[in-house]
Amino acid sequence: MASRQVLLLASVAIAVVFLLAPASAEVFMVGDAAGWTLEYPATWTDGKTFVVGDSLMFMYPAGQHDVMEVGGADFRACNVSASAAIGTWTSGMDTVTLDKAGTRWFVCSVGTHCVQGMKLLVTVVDPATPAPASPPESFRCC
Ligand SMILES: *[C@@H]1O[C@H](CO)[C@@H](O)[C@H](O)[C@H]1NC(C)=O
Ligand SMILES: [Cu+2]
Repeated sequence: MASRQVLLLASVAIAVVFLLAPASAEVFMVGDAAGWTLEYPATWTDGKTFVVGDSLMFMYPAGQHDVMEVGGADFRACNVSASAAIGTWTSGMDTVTLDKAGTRWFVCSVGTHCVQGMKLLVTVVDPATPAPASPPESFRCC
């Protein structure tokens, strides 16, 4: 009997430790095994949650591609001119930390790669400030 209670207490203690421990930052390999290439699928972000502190790892042959961070309008227009760049990475093994909540836009600035689909939009959420819950059905007006 006593040992069963000890076991129960122990599992509760372990559960509490796991709940209180900050979730470890995740590193996302952009494009998974294929990396950051012209075959980068627009669906790659589907089902993924990016949290403040996580990072993106862009892997590609240096010189063939790059990573350029731009604003939303330049992202939509695939404006890859140098003046549109908020940040640029060229090492071929680039880690970008998602250090704040909000949307960030990344493209490849080489040739027409952006137009061909080498573009990535990530929405970063801050778990400390969850999105406000939508009001119940009855409160929504016509
Ligand atoms: C590209 O972006 C820069 C900076 O946002 C802007 O000054 C420039 O006019 C844009 N070029 C085009 C063709 O949209
Ligand atoms: Cu490219």
